[in-house]
Amino acid sequence: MNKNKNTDEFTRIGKFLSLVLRHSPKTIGITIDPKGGWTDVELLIEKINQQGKFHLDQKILEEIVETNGKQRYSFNADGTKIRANQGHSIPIDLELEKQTPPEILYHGTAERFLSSIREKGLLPMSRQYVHLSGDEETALKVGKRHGKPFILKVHAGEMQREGYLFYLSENHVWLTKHVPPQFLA
Ligand code: HQG
Repeated sequence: MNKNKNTDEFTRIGKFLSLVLRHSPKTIGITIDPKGGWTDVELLIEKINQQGKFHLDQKILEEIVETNGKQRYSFNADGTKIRANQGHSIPIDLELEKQTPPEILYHGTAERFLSSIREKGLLPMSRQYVHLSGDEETALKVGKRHGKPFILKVHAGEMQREGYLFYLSENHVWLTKHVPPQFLA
């Protein structure tokens, strides 16, 4: 397999992993441990292969996890379990410790959502958390996924001092439950 083919296949498998590990484990007939969000690696490989769309083995999975641009997935310490680092829509307790965010975080969205965001603030919508980033560049990329991008500044430091909780995923995405409109600029 040449390099490009490999990369395309890895991207496709990666997308499928996101679907299974974040949103719909039932697609391949597995469950995800609600505490930590972990899934057994051997079982995951077996079930994905059973589906017949992809051929996966331990080595390929390790390579996908390692080379994924956003470091979306990680293994547990002994490599027997895997999880998505963020982005879940199913109720998963990632068991993250609360963290002190930088004074300003960014959220990339689309212009068409702005009036609703100004009214209700940032909501997790279909996910468990609102996703924020430490840099504008990442926020711009996220916003572009939804249309004409717009970057919002979030006064995270102020929020935290008022008691709002922030978490940092293993792949450096900041997570919080809700950003009320008064903390947005
Ligand atoms: C918007 C990707 C109307 C919100 C990215 C966003 C990220 C509202 C959309 C991660 C709203 C939800 C998450 C309100 C928020 N009214 N619209 N009150 N509050 N919204 O995809 O943050 O590539 O669920 O602005 O990189 O775009 O999958 O969230 O536009 O880290 O690994 O509702 O997903 O990572 O969209 O993206 P999403 P997101 P991956």
